[in-house]
Amino acid sequence: MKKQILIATRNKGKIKEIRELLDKKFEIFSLDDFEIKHEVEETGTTFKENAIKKAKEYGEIANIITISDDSGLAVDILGGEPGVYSARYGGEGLTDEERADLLLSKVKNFEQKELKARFCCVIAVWVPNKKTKTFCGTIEGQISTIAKGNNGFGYDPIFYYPPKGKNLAEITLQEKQEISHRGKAVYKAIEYIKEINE
Ligand code: ITT
Repeated sequence: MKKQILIATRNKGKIKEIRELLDKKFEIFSLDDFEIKHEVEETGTTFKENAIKKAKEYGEIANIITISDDSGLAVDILGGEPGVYSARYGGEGLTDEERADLLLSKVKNFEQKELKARFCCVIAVWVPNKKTKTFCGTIEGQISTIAKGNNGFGYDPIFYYPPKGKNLAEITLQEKQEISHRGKAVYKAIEYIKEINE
């Protein structure tokens, strides 16, 4: 029998990517499948703290293996901003495009090669009666001074990935999974989940 896993996120872009990575190996559920209305307050100051908080709170409701994702974009020249605040950058209620525009406005006096940045992702895995484990992945690139591409989500249109010579929103989902922060972290989480004896 396939192990059952709850993907505990409300971000549609994340759900699509994580589901695609887990799909054939496990039986997948979403927060909506469990009709979970609970909203986790992201009070942590690190990706790891927030990921653990989300996995625990949703795991204790669903009581099946639960994975959460806390992730974001860190721009060196902005002291690591927006970081853990990536989803709320500029305040609640902005669209992904407005948040990307806000970031571009802050770096408009720099050239792309000066705009070193990385995406980080921490995947937390909650298992009934076990200590919550975390897995981390990163991808290094630059902030592209012009938004490009229609794929992906969030800041993908403004993240330039030098080895491909493209922004992340210009590559396919499969290509992104092979190189992304989330792909790397989920891959490690899968290895752990496969070994769990329930
Ligand atoms: P959940 O807490 O429900 O998972 P969220 O969107 O609030 O959803 P986060 O607090 O982890 O999640 O915020 C992460 C933000 O970082 C996300 O909203 C995007 O703007 C950005 N982000 C993370 N991974 C990304 C990716 O692969 N491509 C583009 N942007 C990404």
